[in-house]
Amino acid sequence: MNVILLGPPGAGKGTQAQRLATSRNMVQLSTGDMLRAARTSGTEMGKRVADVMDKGELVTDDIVIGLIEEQLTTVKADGFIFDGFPRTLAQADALGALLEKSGQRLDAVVAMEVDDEVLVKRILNRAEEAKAAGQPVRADDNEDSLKLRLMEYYKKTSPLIGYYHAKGALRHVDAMGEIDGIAKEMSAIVSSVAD
Ligand code: B4P
Repeated sequence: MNVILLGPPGAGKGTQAQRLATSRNMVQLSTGDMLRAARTSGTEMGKRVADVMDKGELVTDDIVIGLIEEQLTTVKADGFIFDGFPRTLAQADALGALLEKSGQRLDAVVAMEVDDEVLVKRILNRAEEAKAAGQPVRADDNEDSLKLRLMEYYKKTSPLIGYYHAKGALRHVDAMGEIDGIAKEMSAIVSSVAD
């Protein structure tokens, strides 16, 4: 079972992917987490992507496709939840080819829908909460980077909605409400494609 979570920054892809992974025994593949881990451990690639991420731009396709390819060839799992990947048409084509090569298919793409004002509130709230708890604030969780992240989403990622709709894989979820309610809806979608 392979499921993609698609949505703007702050839509809750990471939040819901984590829940689904736990309840469904699937593996969450978050390119955002992989890139942040590369930065923290100070790899050459991590150093190269740091500025791009802090500004709120997308990292180049070859880097993120390489990260996903490595996971798909090394991790054994009943299913994957792609969290934040693909984010461009080139990434979507690459994922299709990688799944086909390994004899797997894509079961569902869940488009998480949230209004821009709510996205901004959530992200700035995450920054405030981290600050209050004395934890590090994500370098891209500020108003300037967020503007660019949203622009990148509408320009480069939102065309994937039409791309996957044409393939008959697209499902929509209203992701404006409470985390638990959204999790139930997502779980129902995964159950419906598993049958
Ligand atoms: P990501 O790590 O994917 O970050 P995101 O899109 O901002 O987060 P997400 O939607 O997962 O929101 P979350 O659950 O955290 O990407 C970061 C950067 O990495 C990108 O800008 C880019 O530079 C790079 N990158 C990653 N993948 C890439 C790719 N494929 N190609 C190129 N570049 C790539 O939720 C946000 C906040 O909202 C949290 O505080 C959460 O608690 C809260 N929240 C979630 N759901 C909620 C709800 N229902 N109600 C209230 N609050 C909620």
